[in-house]
Amino acid sequence: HLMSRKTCILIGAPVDSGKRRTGCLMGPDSYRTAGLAEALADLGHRVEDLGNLSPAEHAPEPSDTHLHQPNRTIGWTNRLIRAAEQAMPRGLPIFLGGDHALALGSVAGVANHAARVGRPQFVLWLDAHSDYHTPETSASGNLHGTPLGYVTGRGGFAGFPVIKNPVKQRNICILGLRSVDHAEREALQRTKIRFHDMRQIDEHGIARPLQAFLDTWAKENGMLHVSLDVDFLDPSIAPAVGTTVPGGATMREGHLVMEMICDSGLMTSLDLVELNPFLDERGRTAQLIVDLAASALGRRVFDRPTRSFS
Ligand code: 5AB
Ligand code: MN
Ligand code: MN
Ligand code: MN
Repeated sequence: HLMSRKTCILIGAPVDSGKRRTGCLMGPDSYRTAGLAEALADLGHRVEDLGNLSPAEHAPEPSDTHLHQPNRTIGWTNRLIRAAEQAMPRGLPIFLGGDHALALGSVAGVANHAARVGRPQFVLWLDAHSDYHTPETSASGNLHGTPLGYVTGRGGFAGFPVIKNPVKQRNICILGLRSVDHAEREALQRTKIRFHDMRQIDEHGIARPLQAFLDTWAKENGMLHVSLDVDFLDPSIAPAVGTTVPGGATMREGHLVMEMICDSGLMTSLDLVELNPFLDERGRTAQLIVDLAASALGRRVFDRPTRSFS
């Protein structure tokens, strides 16, 4: 098939501190139950499962803050930076969330690795939300709304590990937006981050902005981290998420993104986040995310894209 054989390193990250509604801690085992390792092995990849991590030691939670469980999230961030740095030289880490607060650590860690090997880090963010808050701008106090703020080096993350290798704004592309808070919107519009809301995707298709992004990254020999938030997808096909927003990506848009990522050949790490199995219907959301991961890693109807149309 189209993709070279990889060592996929499954890293269970049952992070549940990034928001108040719990259940994402069951995510990693739900992906395992839906057959993630088997699906990747069927595609010819080597698969290693590191089991589930736990957060690094951290202080008790403060009471004088609007933030929800900041110290536990700091513990997770420290743990996941280390896990990402250790996995990257050996293979392609797949972070099994867990809520999106896990990406504070996964992305910071892979960016440290990219800097070490002298390649630029690119990030594709598939999400209904822009997750560009700082702890100060977040009205909810839920840190799963902050990972892009953190990894780009925005201020206000007191107590979190210092970002050594901020991801360049122009190396980030967000697809699927349909719920952006006022403070994020104001800040985002002043950045070089490429962001595409659902209206643009309706109008131009999802392939065009994605291909433009993949082209720059390929030209610059970048590393590519893909962060897939379940709420990128429409809730009618992916109900198992606490923050559903109607009007999301269709099943085919989801697969197309993953297939194009695979064709470009260079995805180097992946987050599967925000699955809340407590809200799922007979495992269908977990299954869909497993199928999307398989598309990103080479599953195809045919080996070659198509014959000519004529
Ligand atoms: B997710 C909201 N912007 O800050 C906030 O699911 C939602 O990781 C954040 O994208 C959603 O609480 C975070 C209203
Ligand atoms: Mn704890
Ligand atoms: Mn989201
Ligand atoms: Mn998110």
